Amino acid sequence: MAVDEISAVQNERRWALAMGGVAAVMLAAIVWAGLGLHMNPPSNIETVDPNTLHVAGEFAENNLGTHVDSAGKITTRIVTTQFAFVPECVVVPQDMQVTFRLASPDVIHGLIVVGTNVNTMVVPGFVSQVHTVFDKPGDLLMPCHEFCGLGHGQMVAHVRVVPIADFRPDGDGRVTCDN
Ligand SMILES: [Cu+2]
Repeated sequence: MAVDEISAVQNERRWALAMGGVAAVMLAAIVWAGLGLHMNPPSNIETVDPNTLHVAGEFAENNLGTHVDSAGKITTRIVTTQFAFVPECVVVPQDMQVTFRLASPDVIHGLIVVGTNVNTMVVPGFVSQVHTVFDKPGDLLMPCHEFCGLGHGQMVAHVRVVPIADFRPDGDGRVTCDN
């Protein structure tokens, strides 16, 4: 091989190594975010009819918000719609597993609970589900992060994280921002 060819091969090898290193760092970052930080793409596939979800069933208005079932499982149900979250404020207890279940009757919305790992899109026709534990009390902002129309900028809700002692379900197991 001519000298030029040899240095070209060495160059190729060096770049291949560098690119392999970049790919390894990206893979390590994904594994670390998934296993260490619990940041995973939502994998729950469950369908719901966007035309009727508000009429009856799980996402009817009187079933929204936070509910504790007889087994103690805490579920917060929210409908994301142009241009509001229903309800606009939900209460959750600190240091306990909470399951968010969300559905949209109109267009794609998304939400993030600021400072937590709660971050999902809400696609009409599907139920979005997120499990999380809030580790400190406070009033957290939950804006829509998927441009959904002209009112998108006003679409924001609050997640009120309260110490367990202040988390008092009523007789039906419901907890709202009003009580
Ligand atoms: Cu929106």
